[in-house]
Amino acid sequence: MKTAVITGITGQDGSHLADLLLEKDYKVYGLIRRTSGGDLNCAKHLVDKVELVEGDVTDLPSLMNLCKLAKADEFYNLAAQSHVGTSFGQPIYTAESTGIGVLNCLEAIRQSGIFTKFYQASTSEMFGGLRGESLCNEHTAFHPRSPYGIAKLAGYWYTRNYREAYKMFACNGILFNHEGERRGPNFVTRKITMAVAKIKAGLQDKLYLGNLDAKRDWGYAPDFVEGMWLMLNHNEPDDYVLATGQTHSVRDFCRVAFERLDMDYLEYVEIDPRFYRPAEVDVLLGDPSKAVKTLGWKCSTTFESLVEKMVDHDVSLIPDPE
Ligand code: F7E
Repeated sequence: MKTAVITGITGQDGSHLADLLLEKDYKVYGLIRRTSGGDLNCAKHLVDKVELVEGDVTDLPSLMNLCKLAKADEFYNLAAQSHVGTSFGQPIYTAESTGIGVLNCLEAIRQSGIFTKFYQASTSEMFGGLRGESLCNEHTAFHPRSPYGIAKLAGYWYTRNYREAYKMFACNGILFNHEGERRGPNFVTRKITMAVAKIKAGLQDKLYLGNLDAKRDWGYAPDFVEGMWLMLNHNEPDDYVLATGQTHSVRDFCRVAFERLDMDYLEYVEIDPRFYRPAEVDVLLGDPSKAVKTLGWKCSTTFESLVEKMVDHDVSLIPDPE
């Protein structure tokens, strides 16, 4: 039986990855922060299936403890302050959790003297958008546009450095946006699909959004956690882009989501400048050819079916009026 550690297990990706590893018969340890609310978020269904250990990626001793306890074959670092907009308001916390947190994980593995393969959740935000090129791949120059993107770029380089300096089996997955039924409600896709369901049910009147013209390469989260596992189970450590190769605007997302319930987004969506960011990433579009060719990775879900799955799920959460 293989053993894995997941930081960020209470989030969208961490919980999907835990489901995947449990299916593959792994023993899974999840790092959870001790918050006053004790909220397990997406990991509620995992309580009896995985071992939850208290700690934080900003706290090296707790990571050392976890490494010694789990002696894991694989360590997936998915913990971060992951909201780009929030990172402008909390840049130092973002640097500590999203950037230095990676260094703490790598040091904990190194200082524990165990052999653990390491996955770092890197992101398309490191590219900062398309600048002349038609698609971003593993060779595209980085130009992060937020404190989040900058912190993630530090994590990317720490991971490469530990691979080069200490010959660690350490991989960066450079993941473009990936969404789904477990997406947090303050990311634009879920914010839209939850609002669509509530508006249809008469529980909400309007949906207030920021930049409708931003374009993202949106895939389905469960496909992307499969890619993480494939990276650590390949014979050589390397860095890979995971993306769908298609881009759509926030406006497109709204149109398809409202149309799913026979509504016109133009009647409900209003602009609120509070949701604009001080610096925006205008267009993201990734080229996953290397992961497809080398790892056999593929994405199963089209943009339209992603939107429909999310809307249908949020409709199912609306309580019956009777
Ligand atoms: O924004 C625009 C916003 O917050 C998408 C994270 O998982 O993917 C995610 O980062 C776009 C942006 O995701 C609202 O300005 C308009 O252009 O859903 P988002 P993100 O910033 O792309 C990357 C790959 C990550 O690594 C991140 O961790 O939508 N937008 N109106 C809005 N965005 C939000 N959140 N709320 C709005 O009302």
